[in-house]
Parts: sequence; structure tokens; C-alpha cells
Amino acid sequence: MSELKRDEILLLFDVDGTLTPPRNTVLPDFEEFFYKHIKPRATIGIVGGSDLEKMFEQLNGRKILDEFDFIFPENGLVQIENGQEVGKQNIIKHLGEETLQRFINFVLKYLSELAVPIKRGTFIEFRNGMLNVCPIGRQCTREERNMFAAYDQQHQIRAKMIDDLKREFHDVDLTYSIGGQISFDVFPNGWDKTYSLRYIEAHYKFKEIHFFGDKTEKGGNDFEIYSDPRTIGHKVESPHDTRRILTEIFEL
Ligand code: M1P
Repeated sequence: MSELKRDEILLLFDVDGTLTPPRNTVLPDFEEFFYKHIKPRATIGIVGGSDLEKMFEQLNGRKILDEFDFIFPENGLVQIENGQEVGKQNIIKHLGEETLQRFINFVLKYLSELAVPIKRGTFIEFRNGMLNVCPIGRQCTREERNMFAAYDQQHQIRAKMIDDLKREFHDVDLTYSIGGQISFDVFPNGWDKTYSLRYIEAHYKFKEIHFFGDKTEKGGNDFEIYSDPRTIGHKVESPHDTRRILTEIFEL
């Protein structure tokens, strides 16, 4: 049972597979449990790989700006506190236009020669602090998404592409991370989810910081923050599992 006061304990949550089913919306009973029982007991934050728009889609709209103390889209490369954006990283500034174009051109050429069961639109999504690369294009339907996720498990399209990119760009400080079903994220080394802790540490002194995530194995986008000594990591399989652990921590 946690004896800590609300402002002494911080709970950080991944989105996909932790607060919601993968790339799906939060379930009403989970939401009710969370806001009614957890929010009054602990400071709460989201650390997702996705951008803010996708968080709105999955977590029932813009109300998360009021409900969560902290929101860290794009691994915390964008920082939002009490509904206000307070900081943002910039991948263009960090890599420089020349390197960025070298990378984007290589990816586009690579994808143009890649055989996959379907191709749709938006193969690279350009975000503030990262690029999201999707071999079939992000504009696919849910059925197409699920189909490719299964295909990729068998054929390891993303893993092979990441190996090729690592070889080609061995001279550039980039990390590649598979956080979802159809794409992978690319960002400078160290700009993983632990980036959110930099902001927290600079402004707050929590006695405990807990992190809940599902992709906690090496190569998954929760690995670094889950295994960071500054957090107490909880590996979950689903929102149901998240609820179970929270119920134990707070003896609900
Ligand atoms: O939050 C996990 C991942 O969610 C999406 O992945 P996909 O579309 O492949 O399922 C993306 O927003 C990705 O950036 C993010 O890491």
C-alpha cells in the first residue's frame, strides 16, 4: 500500500496496450476507474510514442489536457504540464537539413523497392522530435493494419529495415524503436521515453516515480524508461493488467 501523498508519487503511463488496447480507444470502465480512484491518489502523466493528436483520438479527446498533470507525446520530446505546452524538441535543428534529407531520401528509395502485401499513403510522418516510418503507409484501414501486423510478425519487415538503416546510417546518432503495429520511430540517441524524466527531474522531487508499459523488452519503446533506475517499472499485458497492479498498489 502506498502511503505517499498525491504530490509525492508520480505514475507515468504508456498509451497503447497500457491505458488502451493497441491503437484503440480507452474503455469506459477503465477510464472511470482511473479518474475516480487513481487521479485523487497520485500525480498522473502519459508518456507515449505517438503525437498529441493520436493521444486525443485514443484517450477520448482533448479532456486529457485537463485530466492529466503531465502529457509527454513523442516520448516526452513535447512537454505539456497542466494542459499547457512548456517545451518541445526539434529534430531538424538536431540533425541538420542535409542529414535529414539523406535519411528521408534513403527511406523513400528503400520503400519504393520493398514488396509488402499492400501500400497506402503517408510512409514517413514528420513529427517535432522524431520521424515515424511506416512500410505500408499510415493511411491504411484497421483491417489492413491488423493484417500487416500479423504479416510483419512472420516476415520481420520492420526489423530487417531497421538493420539496414543502422548499417547505412552508422555515422548518425539515431535510435530506432518499434512501439506499435505497423511503423517504427526514429529519433536521436537518448530521445527515448526517458527524455520525459529530464523535464520532471528539473522541476520536481517525487519520492517515487512509477512507469507502466507493455513494450518493455529491449528494442521496444518502453524499455529504457522501464529499466531506468529513477523509475519503478511495471510490465503490463493490457489495460486490465494495469488496473490490477494499480488496485494492488493503492489497496482498492
Ligand atoms: O504508441 C506506440 C506507437 O503507436 C503508433 O504505432 P503504429 O501506428 O505502428 O501502431 C505510432 O504513433 C508510433 O509512433 C508509436 O510509437
